[in-house]
Amino acid sequence: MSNPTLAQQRAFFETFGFIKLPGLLKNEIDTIIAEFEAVFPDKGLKHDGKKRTSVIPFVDQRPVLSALLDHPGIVEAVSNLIGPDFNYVGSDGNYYTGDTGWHRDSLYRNGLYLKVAFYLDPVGKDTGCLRVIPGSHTDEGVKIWPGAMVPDSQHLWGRAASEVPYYPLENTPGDVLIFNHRVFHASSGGNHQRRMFTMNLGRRAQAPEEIDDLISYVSYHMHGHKVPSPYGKAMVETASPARQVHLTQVPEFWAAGLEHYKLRTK
Ligand SMILES: O=C(O)CCC(=O)C(=O)O
Repeated sequence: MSNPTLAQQRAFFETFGFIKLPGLLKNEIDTIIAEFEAVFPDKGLKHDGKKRTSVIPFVDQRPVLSALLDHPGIVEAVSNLIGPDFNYVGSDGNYYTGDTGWHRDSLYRNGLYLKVAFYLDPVGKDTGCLRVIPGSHTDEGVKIWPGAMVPDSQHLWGRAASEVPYYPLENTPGDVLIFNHRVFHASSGGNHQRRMFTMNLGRRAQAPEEIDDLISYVSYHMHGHKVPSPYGKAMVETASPARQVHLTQVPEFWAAGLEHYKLRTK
């Protein structure tokens, strides 16, 4: 992808389910890494390399990280894919340990959700970069390989998870990846302190079916993670009017999401 136009970027995303924005944050990546590192001790967490350490929500913990929601390059790319009034629907920050199995992040039919991912270490195809299966987000892809979690590649195709064909999103810190939640993704060969964080964003819900999906999203991905309020203090207190556009629908459907959560977990 050499200097694609916005229309080409959107067509690529719609066809394959992901885009990469090389070097978008290269000028600010040192500050971002320092901010990332500061969150974990603030939360009393120390990664021991034995299992994943994560903080949810993540960018909400620091004004500088919250401001990624205002970054002109990110706003332009995301607005191009899902409209300028997109919703911010949570984030996570992680030290990963080892491999991540094949999964989708969510599988809504009406709502359109994507993840913006920031890998903070150089990662290659066998050293923990994100592996994606192009096209697996489409309705056809979902029909061929259904389900959101832990698909059994051995049963389906007689192949181990590591032998499933994929496209490697190799990464230099400062690159930004965006992928549709419905795309199957995994990673393999990473070390025991692979640093990455993400922001989840969704198309503004308008039709009743999209609102149902948003309520379900808030139920599973926010109340399900015991997130205490729609957004963190830093995110809300530093929000410009432009950012506030992305922060309205989750509070609006927060209570409905909680009801949904209570019904499905009682
Ligand atoms: O980098 C990884 O190991 C996996 C990341 C991932 O699955 C995700 O953010 O949804």
